[in-house]
Order: sequence, then C-alpha cells, then structure tokens
Amino acid sequence: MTAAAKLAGFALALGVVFVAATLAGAAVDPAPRDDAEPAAAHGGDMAEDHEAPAQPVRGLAVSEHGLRLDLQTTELEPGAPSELRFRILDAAGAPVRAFDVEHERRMHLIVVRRDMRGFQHLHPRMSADGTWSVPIRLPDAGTYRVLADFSHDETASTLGADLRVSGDAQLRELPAPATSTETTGGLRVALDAPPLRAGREADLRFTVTQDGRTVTPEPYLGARGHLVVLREGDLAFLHVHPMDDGGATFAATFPSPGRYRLFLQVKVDGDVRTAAYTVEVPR
Ligand SMILES: [Cu+2]
Repeated sequence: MTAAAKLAGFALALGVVFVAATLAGAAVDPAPRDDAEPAAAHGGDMAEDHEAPAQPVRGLAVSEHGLRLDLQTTELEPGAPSELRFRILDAAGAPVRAFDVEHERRMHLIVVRRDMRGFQHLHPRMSADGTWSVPIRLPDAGTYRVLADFSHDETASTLGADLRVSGDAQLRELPAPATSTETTGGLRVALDAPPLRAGREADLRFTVTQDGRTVTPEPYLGARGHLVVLREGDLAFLHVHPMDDGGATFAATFPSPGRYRLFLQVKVDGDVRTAAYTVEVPR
C-alpha cells in the first residue's frame, strides 16, 4: 500500500470517529444512532478517494484485474513435506514477474482449510520464469483455500483457488467468539474492539501479555503484527489497515453480518505466533 493510501485510510477512520462522536453528541436518546444507516458514516466526499468501499472483500475469484492465479499444485498427501507452486498470469496468459512490495514482501500466501483450521501464512520465492514456490506440509485431509495476496502495477489483488489434501476430512465447527486467546509459547493476546456493525470501520486493538506482563511485539512485515480476516461461509478475505499507533491495532470493515475468523500474527522473541479469534457481526 502506498503512504497516500494509508493516510487516506487513517483520514477516513478519523472521519468515522468524528461522525460517530457528532451523532453521539446530538443524540438525546440512543434511538437516532440505531436508526442511522451504515452508509451515513461513509458518505460524503471523504469516501470517494478511499479504496475500501469499492473493494470490500477479495479472494473469492481465481481471476480479477486481468490477472489469473494458476495454481499448479492442486492435490497433496496429508502430512507429506511438499512444495506448493503457482503463477500469476496476465490477460495474454504470460506469467507476471513484476510485483510491488507490500508489507515488506512481493507475495503473501494464505493457506487455510475450508473450516478455517490449519491457517498458514507463507512467503513463497519466485524463480526467473515467474513460478512461485514454497515448502508446505498439511497434516489434515480436506479442501483448502489458497489465497495469493499481492500488488502489480500498484493494483492490489487477492486471488483464490482450492487445493485438496486427500483423505476423509474431519471438518469442525468454528470456535465460539472470544476476546482472549493463547498462542504457542505461552502468550496471551486480548482483542479489544468496539461493538461491531456491518459496513462500519472498526479499530481492532490487540494486547499481548506473557505471565501477566505486557509484551510489545517486534516489528513484523512493517507493523507490530499482521492481521488476516476471513468470512465464514465463503472465506472472503478482508482488507485491513495496520494503524500507526505503536501497537497492534488494525482498522477493519466487516462487510456483512455473520461470523469472521481473525488470525493475528505477532513476532515475540524472534518467533511468529498466531492468535485466532471468532467474532460475530450482528444483524
Ligand atoms: Cu505475508
């Protein structure tokens, strides 16, 4: 993302806070706020130069912006050390080899089973012919979503395709919503968020503690953490902005009511740990 886009996102977040504060100040009782359309907060001239409303979700299509994800590895054996290979093809079918750096990398790859178990965030390497590859091992059978998140010619894309791991899949329910979770290595990560509402941008703040003491995560991918948000049902990928407030805070707009799974990754003592949460956006 460009600095200008980050600033625009931040300016919009300030705008939303301002509008919400104005509504709260004007309200004699809570009813006017409940009746306010979500669009009101994003209305006006401010929203026009902001990218989020135009593309609220990504990752549902194998092709967009004239680019196509050509997943060359579509089936794996459970538990076997393997390699995942893919290319991004342009409209003429030629491999794209020029990518912009976003969050310190040219390619971010998310692999997760359809029930949102087994989350992995990988950084593949590209060979001279435009083929990306990364070692991978998927222990459990099932259908997985592969999301390639990248930017080409300053246009961000997230393309998705399915990958099968052979065997009988033991699909599981999404864990119940929670605001605190434990990672490997004994970290506790608390999620602090305002009441969520479809179509409204919300700041999601994460606080990391270890043995009751607050831990400041090390820089990871250009921020104090990296957040991936996926929607239950279609695994739509939400675009979130890290906020430059010195902590692990992200601005996210949940496009529709329903449940979402948040995967926060923080680096502590040189290790990247993942904290996952289910959140529910009410109807
Ligand atoms: Cu990444």
